[in-house]
Amino acid sequence: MTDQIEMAELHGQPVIKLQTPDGAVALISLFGAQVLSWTPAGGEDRLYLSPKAVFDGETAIRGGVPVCFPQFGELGTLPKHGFARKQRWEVTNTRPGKDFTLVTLRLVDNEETRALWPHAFAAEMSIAIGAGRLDIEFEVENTGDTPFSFTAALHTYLKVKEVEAVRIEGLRGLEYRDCVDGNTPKLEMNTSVIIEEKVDRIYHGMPPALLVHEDHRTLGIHAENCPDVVIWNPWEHKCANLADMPADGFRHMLCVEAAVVRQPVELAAGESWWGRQSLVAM
Ligand code: TA6
Repeated sequence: MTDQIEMAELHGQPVIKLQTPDGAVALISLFGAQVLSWTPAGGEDRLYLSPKAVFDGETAIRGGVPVCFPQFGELGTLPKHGFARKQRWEVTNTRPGKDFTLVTLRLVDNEETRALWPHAFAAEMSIAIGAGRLDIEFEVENTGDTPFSFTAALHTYLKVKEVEAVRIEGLRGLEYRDCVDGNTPKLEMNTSVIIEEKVDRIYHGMPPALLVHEDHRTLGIHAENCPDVVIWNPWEHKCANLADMPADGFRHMLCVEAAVVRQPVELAAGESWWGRQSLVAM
């Protein structure tokens, strides 16, 4: 490990801390390969981590960037959002650069994953910070000799000052599935999407860039190879039913998730797939 990359603990769980020479910092939990916090140089943390998140090495951590794999949500027979967020990943590579710092974590099938999903795979999360950006690349390889398919998401909890003041730009013209209205297909007509109630939508067709505006700052979101984007805020009632969220937590978070949901990824033996999400602080 170096000055830019060190092992640390957060609430008793192992995390890897990345820093860049210009002062950006990120914390990544080995449990779930989950980015828990990202503070661009000279800025504030841009990710929401619930103050009531559970760090017991078994429960999914509420906040940051959980990875949903090999199933998004309840669209299949696996536990919700699959198992990757509840597995311990191994650090396989670290790279401190002059203006970036990178770590790669790896998860391969094991007894527990095979009991749920009988496939041989190798998954890698590469997380890099620097120049006002957080880049997360997720790669999956079929290491077995039979094909499999999966859905996935980088379930990013953005930290916002006041969710009702947020404007999301870039979704206009996209079809979406409205999960709070019986999964009805709809068309986004608004140039700026605002959040004033429970929202759970799967938009089809990730735009080249999404902008999340707040009064005092903007975040750009760019995804590659992730054809869907999920927007989620539980709002007051659902939030009250989440034991690991404070009652007013919904006001300070907004999930914008690069995802592959409508059309599952099909991988033949030996094939691999990757998807990437970049957040750019502005
Ligand atoms: O991505 C949105 C979603 O699928 C919602 O339906 C919501 O339940 C959320 O994920 C959180 O899921 P979790 O299992 O982490 O409570």
